[in-house]
Amino acid sequence: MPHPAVLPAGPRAGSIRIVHLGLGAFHRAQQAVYLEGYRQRTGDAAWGISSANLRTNVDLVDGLREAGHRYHVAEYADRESVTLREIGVIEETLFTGCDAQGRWGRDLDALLTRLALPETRIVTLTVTEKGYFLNPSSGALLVDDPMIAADIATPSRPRTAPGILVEALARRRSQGLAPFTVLSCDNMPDNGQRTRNAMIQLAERRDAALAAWIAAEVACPSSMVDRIVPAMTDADFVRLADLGVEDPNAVVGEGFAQWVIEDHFPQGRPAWEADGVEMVADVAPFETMKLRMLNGSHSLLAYLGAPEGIETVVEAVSRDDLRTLLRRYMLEEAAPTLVMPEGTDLAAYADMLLARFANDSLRHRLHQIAMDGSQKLPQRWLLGTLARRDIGQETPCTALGLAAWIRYTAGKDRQGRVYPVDDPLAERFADLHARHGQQPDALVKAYLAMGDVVPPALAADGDFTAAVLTHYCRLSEQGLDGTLAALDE
Ligand code: NAI
Ligand code: CS2
Repeated sequence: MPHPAVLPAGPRAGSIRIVHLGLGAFHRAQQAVYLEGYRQRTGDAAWGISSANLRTNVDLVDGLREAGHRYHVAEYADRESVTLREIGVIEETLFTGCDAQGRWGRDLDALLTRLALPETRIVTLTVTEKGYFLNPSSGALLVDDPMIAADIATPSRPRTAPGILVEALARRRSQGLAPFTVLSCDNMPDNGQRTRNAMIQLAERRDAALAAWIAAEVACPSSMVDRIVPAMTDADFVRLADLGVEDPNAVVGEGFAQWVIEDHFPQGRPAWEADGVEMVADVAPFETMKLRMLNGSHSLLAYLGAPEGIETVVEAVSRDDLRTLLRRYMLEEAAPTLVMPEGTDLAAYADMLLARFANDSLRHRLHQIAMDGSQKLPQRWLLGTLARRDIGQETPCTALGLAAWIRYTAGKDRQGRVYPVDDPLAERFADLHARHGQQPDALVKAYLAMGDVVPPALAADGDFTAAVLTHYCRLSEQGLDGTLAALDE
């Protein structure tokens, strides 16, 4: 393959108006790429980004500093066509997490100072679903979580994203500054409203007037973000080296990208729309569509495939039976729950998703997607399932998915190989499997009784519970092939 032209980074420096929390793969390959496009097109360097990690990835923070905050993004439409970009819009990187010696907050003062500067207009977030510290089902702030408890006890030295936002907003308020706009870019429904709720609930613990000010003054538009950006593998770095790029901070993603944002930015924003960002009045239909169709399909593949030793999304969708299952899930269980603007073609969307999943330039590991199921499943499957069950419809694919999730969280695949279950509720899962592992009936009921994950009305649905149990037993006894073959029995 010929080496692609590297699209160079745009003009350097300029003032930083955006602060990002959660400098991971996605931020580097999506938000920063859109902003780079804006900068290249307009020459407007005023919307630079300061990007912080609050918990992990200190190496990336320091690596980017060493590299002068320039890195590469390789976008693979397919194996043959790659677009390589050099990105320069992240102008500062900070780390406020815990170091190897157990000390918190290395760059916390710098981050809080940055957040309280008049020129900071927007704060964006990709801190994963669990980074909001909300009960996944009810949306209530987890006030007993040790990290949130620490932020309540010592609000001026915050460790969590909600804690940092509230402290920064308190500083702005006391200085008479307008608040920044908060834009969540995590895969959650109503992600703006949820971020707002997290901030208000936390602020109420320290100062009712501050909470009221946040409620009245802080804009939290919702957004739908989409681009498949798997965690980097050694093979990705080798491929980049073949393209002439030796960059430890580089990231690889698919060619496709979509960003739909509610247009509510009282402090201003870049004119993103000229670079393909869709600015809309109501993002909810797009967000629900993407969560239920794309992410719901991903989770189905992850929990069914990983315990069978299937490693990646592309490997999973190369199987006819799994492709058929995904199409059925999307068209018969997810699409009917969506209320879309006129003209939206959900069958075409499903076809496009299947084509994207089949992109064999990406090594998107099923175990990565399987992470944090307790935080993801309500919006991906359970709310839609509840809506279907409320009108008496069958939901065999999601019942199967839940059975597969329960099985996945046992932490052992069909060959007896042990793998880590990465989830804030992992200890609870291990306890349930230890107690009920030999009694599938009790195990399934105990999982469905987790009211912070599963809506109680679904747990109370006897037919649905029975379906989950049937699939769970089949998966244990017959494995994936037999279970899929027997889906309608
Ligand atoms: P990543 O693993 O590269 O980065 C995760 C980021 O979240 C890191 O910056 C990490 O420090 C931070 N984080 C994790 N737990 C945290 C916590 N409890 N508090 C504060 N920060 C925390 O993951 P990636 O790919 O950047 O994805 C991050 C999020 O972006 C996803 O969870 C999802 O909500 C969203 N997203 C990702 C897409 C992707 O394809 N990678 C696509 C669409 C959305
Ligand atoms: C995936 C998503 O990790 C996961 O759970 O479903 O990150 C997915 O790749 C993105 O949302 C695609 O936009």
